[in-house]
Amino acid sequence: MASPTSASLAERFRDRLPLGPETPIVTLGEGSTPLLPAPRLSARLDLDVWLKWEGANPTGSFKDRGMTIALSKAVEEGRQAVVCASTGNTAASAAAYAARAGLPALVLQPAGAVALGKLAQARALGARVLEVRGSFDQALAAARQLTERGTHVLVNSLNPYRLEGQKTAAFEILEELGEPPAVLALPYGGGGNTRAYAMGFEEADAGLPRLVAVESSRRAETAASAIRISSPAHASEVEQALARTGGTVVQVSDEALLEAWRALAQEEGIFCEPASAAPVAGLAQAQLAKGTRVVCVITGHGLKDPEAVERLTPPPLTVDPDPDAIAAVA
Ligand code: AN7
Repeated sequence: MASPTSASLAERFRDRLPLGPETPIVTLGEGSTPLLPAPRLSARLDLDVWLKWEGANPTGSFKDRGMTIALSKAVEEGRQAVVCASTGNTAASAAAYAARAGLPALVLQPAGAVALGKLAQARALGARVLEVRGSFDQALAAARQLTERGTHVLVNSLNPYRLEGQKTAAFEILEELGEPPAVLALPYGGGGNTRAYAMGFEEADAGLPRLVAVESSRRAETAASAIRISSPAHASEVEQALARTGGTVVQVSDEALLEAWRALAQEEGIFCEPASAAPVAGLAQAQLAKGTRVVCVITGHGLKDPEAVERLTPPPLTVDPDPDAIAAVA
């Protein structure tokens, strides 16, 4: 059999993951995402800004890093089905890796509150998608209760294998920069990813960046549906991780978040989903010294949320196929 050209995250970091020689690796080629300099943002903010582009993962979000490990362990342990509650990206990722593993996936989504692209992914990938009458927080509580019946394994970030996989993003940043950045900024929804980065940097033992976890000032109502989470499942561990790294939580308005979303797209060519712009929005408020090196984790792809584009950008004009008419409006 031909060997794969790109190493899975599990293979690359096997010695630092809870994998045995017999663990079957369920992979779609996740990880090894670009770390891109952001020259225009850097100039405007007077900082040295880098973007960890997690939208480049197989299902378009950082969730794939954890899902490869969660599904690999589920198969190893002989589990028969997986379940998650999700604002959309966990569901898309769980659906993809469950399909890859040959297991059924059940996803619980807050009704009417998941971006179109994510819903399309979960459906196309064959998950059983249930729209829960209620919030994400209520859907998560229901998923946890369901797993007590033993039929499904929970693949939300409360599953410890999820964080194990997600910590590898810190290893990649260290490989690329040769040292930790002064600051690592990321969106703060449930807080699993913040915990995972803290774990990764601590395990690598090469020094810690200050973690800046950026949340919406209107958690329950934000336009950034990915982080529309009222009570973060990992709140106390996030607080401890921030204390250990000298970091902080920053709150941003939807206006600031959407302005950062536009800047990432139009100044740097990175089309992310709205929630993923939170770290960039947070930089303005974090009061960092001139020239500070910051890595912003850009967690999800813009194609996930076409309705956001519809709301936030002017529609295209319609013209005749006539060069004069086109030149007149170009
Ligand atoms: C693009 O998919 O909670 O702080 O159910 O999709 O680790 O929760 C997604 C969260 C940031 C927040 N950026 O990360 C889900 C879900 C994007 C996200 C977050 C999410 P955490």
